[in-house]
Amino acid sequence: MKKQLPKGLYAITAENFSNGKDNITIVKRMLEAGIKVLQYRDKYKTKLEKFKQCEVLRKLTIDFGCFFIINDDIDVSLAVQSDGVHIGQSDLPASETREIIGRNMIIGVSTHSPKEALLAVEHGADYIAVGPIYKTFTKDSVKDPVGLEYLNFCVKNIKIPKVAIGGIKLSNLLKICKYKPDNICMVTEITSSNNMELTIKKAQEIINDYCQN
Ligand code: TZP
Ligand code: MG
Repeated sequence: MKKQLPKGLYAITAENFSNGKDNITIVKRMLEAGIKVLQYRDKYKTKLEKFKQCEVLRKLTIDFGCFFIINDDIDVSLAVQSDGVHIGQSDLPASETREIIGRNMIIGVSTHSPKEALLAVEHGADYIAVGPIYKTFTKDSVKDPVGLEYLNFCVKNIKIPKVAIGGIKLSNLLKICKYKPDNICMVTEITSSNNMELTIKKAQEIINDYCQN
C-alpha cells in the first residue's frame, strides 16, 4: 500500500540554526520529544556526509515510528530507503522523480504559486509545501513571502496534502491553524529552541486542538 504523509507538526533539520549542535543530536531530541514527521535538509554537506547522517537517521526514525523524508537527494533517499523525497522548483519534476524512485516513496514539492501547486499535482506529487508564508531567514535565496492568501487558495483548491511553511512560530501558529493545512512546518522555532521539548509539546497541542479537519 502507498505510504501517506502523517498529519500534524512537520520538522526539518537546520544545522546552522541548531545552537552549535549537529543534525543527529538535534534529531534524537526531536524524536524523544515526539516528532512524527521529519525532513532531512542540509545544503552545505557533501553527498557522502549527507548519506552518513541519513543512514543513522533512517534507523532512528524507524525506532521512533517517525516518517522520514530527504530533501534534494533522490539517490540518498533510495540508498537509505527513506519514506519520501522532497524536491524544489529547480529539481527534477515530480514525474521524472517518480520514474526513479518508484511507487513506494512519496514525493513532496515546494510551491509558491497556484500555477506551481497545480503543476505539482499534475506531475504526481503526493504533497505540496506551501510557502514561505512569512518572511524567513532560514533558507538562502528564499522567495518573498506568499502570505496567507496562497495558503487559502491551496486549502480550497488542491486535493493532495498541504504543508504550510516559512516563518511559522508558536506565536503565529494559531493564525495558520485557522486555514487547517494538513501539516505545519516549523524549522528554526524547533531547532534553535532553548527548550525544544516544550516547544514541540506546545506546537502539537495547538495543532491537535485547532488544526483538525
Ligand atoms: N522552505 C520554504 S521556507 C523554508 C523552507 C525550507 C524555511 C522555513 O524555516 P523557518 O525557520 O520555519 O522560517
Ligand atoms: Mg531541492
